[in-house]
Order: sequence, then structure tokens, then C-alpha cells
Amino acid sequence: MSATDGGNTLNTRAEIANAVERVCLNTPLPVDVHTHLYSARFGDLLLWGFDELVTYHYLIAEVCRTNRSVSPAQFYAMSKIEQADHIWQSLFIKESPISEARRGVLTVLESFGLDVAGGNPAEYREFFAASTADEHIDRVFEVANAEKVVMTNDPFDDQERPIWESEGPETDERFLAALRIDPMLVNWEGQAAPRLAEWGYDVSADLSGKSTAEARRFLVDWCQRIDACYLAVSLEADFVYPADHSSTKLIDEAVVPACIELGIPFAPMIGVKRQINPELVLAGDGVGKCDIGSVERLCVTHPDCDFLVTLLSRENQHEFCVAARKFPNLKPFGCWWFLNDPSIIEEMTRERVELLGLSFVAQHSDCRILDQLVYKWKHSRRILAKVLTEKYQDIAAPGWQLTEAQIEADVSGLMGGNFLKWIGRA
Ligand code: HDL
Ligand code: ZN
Repeated sequence: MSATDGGNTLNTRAEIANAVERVCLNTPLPVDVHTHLYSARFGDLLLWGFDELVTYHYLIAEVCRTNRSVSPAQFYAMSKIEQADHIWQSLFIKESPISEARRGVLTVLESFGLDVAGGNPAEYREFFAASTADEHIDRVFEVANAEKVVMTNDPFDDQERPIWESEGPETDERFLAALRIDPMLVNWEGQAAPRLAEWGYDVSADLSGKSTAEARRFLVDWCQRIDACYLAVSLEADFVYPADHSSTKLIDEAVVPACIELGIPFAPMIGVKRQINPELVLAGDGVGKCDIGSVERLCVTHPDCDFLVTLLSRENQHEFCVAARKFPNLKPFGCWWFLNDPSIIEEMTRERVELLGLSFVAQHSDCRILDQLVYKWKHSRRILAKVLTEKYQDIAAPGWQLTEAQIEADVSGLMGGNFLKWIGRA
């Protein structure tokens, strides 16, 4: 796209700033590339509403450190409503709800036109109770100005698997599928091999015989069953590739060949330290710096496979950008989990633009609760606007001519449009 395509040139710093903010706040979100949301047909796997929003595991971690009069065990023994009331009192009423996860709840309530100052959970519960899941999905996608989200679909989940087996691919076009295979690469012997054998795949715990060919067949079968747009796994901070470990053999002989055969990216998400505090259950995971060399070796060993990668540690981000400069088949995405905070989103987005231009996916929400789609993107859009205003003003200074249409194309790409083009689903 040339500088003069698509309308009037933006001539001043103020015109650029206004245009960038307008575009970032109003461009439809083409796709949120990683969420834990589900379409309505998955029933109670889709979480939404006040009590789910307030008992998000990020807030469970915060309440367990803020109000130690209730132990994690006592908290988890409560009902969902008791948990929500406890968090609301501890984290919103008794002290300022100033953390990002608490601020997000306020943004959601305001976005639905609810009385934030009133702080009345009964009113909030009444609002959500008045809608069906289908109605609320429509509302959230409209308020968030979102077009699509990618789900996290786990064939090892006994509640989710039968729905795919009986009903086939997703019919709600707003929900794309991604196959999530943690047990295969994290616990092949104890978890994945027995299940695949149970499902009729000729595999063994020691990966002998046809095991990797059969593991590949399982992946192809499921990616076709759910029409997966990528194949994902969360790997711990100590993940190493290659290694004398079943994960290397499975990546080389099953995962990568399946991705190449299907024409979809492999999406390793690396850096979690699982259950550093088991008492916190889902809120008990931590973060660790991973070996960027393993990412580099994956990309150089498999040049015909595309890698959609996110790393959990802030300390990995600069070397991650440098690695992405070296490997066209490596696309960084999002500010994942503990990085999804304004100060770090700004730092990461700035260094990614400076080193990668527009060839990355700026953000994903990681939403577990449908309503979070509203706040996670509302917050990120503003930060994207702040960074891009500066960067566009920097290139306009020596005389480069900018139009709003060009900025719209850039922003839509950064918000997931370039991922959809990359996988041929734009
Ligand atoms: O493994 C993942 O996909 C992570 O995003 C975890 O689900 C984590 O618990 C989370 O929700 N992070 O935001
Ligand atoms: Zn996630």
C-alpha cells in the first residue's frame, strides 16, 4: 500500500494522533488468536457473568494474598457466589480495585452501562441473569467490536470431546478452533499414550513401533474434526528442544509433519512453571525464563513449518524479537498472562514494532470468561494507540505521508488480521 492510497494525507502530529486513536479504538477485532472461550453449544464450558468474572483465577491469587483470614482451602470450599462475595468485599470494597485484573471488572461493568460507583453485586447479577448465553455472546462481541475468537480445544477433556465427536465442526463462525495437546508433549507416557490407545491408535508409552505415525494420525484426525486453525501446547519454562525426551520425537515425527500436512502453524506457548503453589489450584502457576535457543532450533530444524509462539517471561521478549527477525516462519503473538498488563504490553509492543515492523500479532486476550473480551481489548487498544501514535509521528517527521486507510490496514493486521492472512483464512 503506498503512502497516498485511501484518502487524505495526515499532515500534522495532532492529525496523526487523532487518526491513530480513532482507528485503534474503532477497528473491528479480526480475531483474538488465543482464548479459553467456547461457543454456546458447549454449554457450561462457556463461562460468563458477574460471579465468573469476579472469581477469575487471577483474582483468586490476589484475594489469597490480600485477605489471609481465609485460606485457599477455605476459599475453594465456598460456593461460587460465596467466593465472588468474598473477593468483591476483599478486593473491591475493603481496598481500591487498582490491579489490572480488578480494573478489568470495572471496565466490563461500565461497558454494559451498569452503575460502577454503586458497587452492588445484586444489580450486576440481575443484569446477567436477564440474558441467555446466546444473547450475551452477541452483546459481548458487539461491545468488544470483535469478529472472531480462537478457542482452546482439548481432545483429552472428557466434557468437551464428546461434543466434537457427536456434533462435528463449529458452526458459529465467530468461534475458530485450535487443537490443544499438552498431555502429548508434557506427559506422553502417563496420560496421552493410554488415551490414544483407548481411542484405537496403535501407540505405546515407549514410543516404539508405529507410535509416532499413529500420534500424527490422531493429530490429523482431530485437526480435521474440529477444523483447527493451529495446533497449540503450553510448555514449561524448562522445555528444551531437542532433548532426550519423548517431546522431541513427537514434535519431529508427529506434530510438525501433521502441521505441514494440514497447512497450519504449530503454536508452542512456553514459560509456565506449573503449580508452584498447588494450594492455589488453577491460580497456582508461575513463570520462568525459557531457553530461546530451543525456539530457534525448532524454527531452523523445521523451515517448512510455521510457528506461532508466545513466551511467558518478560525477560525472554527482546531475544524473542531478535529470533523472529531471523526466522520468517516464526510469528510472535500476544502479551500472555502475566505480561497482559499495561506497563509490559507497552514495552513489548514498542520493541516489537521497532524490531519487527508489523509482522507479529500484537495481542490476544487469553479470556476465560466471555465478558473479559470487552476489557482486555479495550485496555490493549488504548496502549496500541499510544505506541503507534509515536511510531507514525516518527516516520512522518522526515516527510513520509500517511493516510487513515493505511493506518487501518496496519492496525487490523496487528490485531490478528495478519494471522488470518498467514493461515489463509482472511
Ligand atoms: O495455558 C494457557 O493457555 C494459559 O493461558 C493458562 O490457561 C492460564 O491459566 C491462563 O488462563 N492465563 O491467562
Ligand atoms: Zn491460555
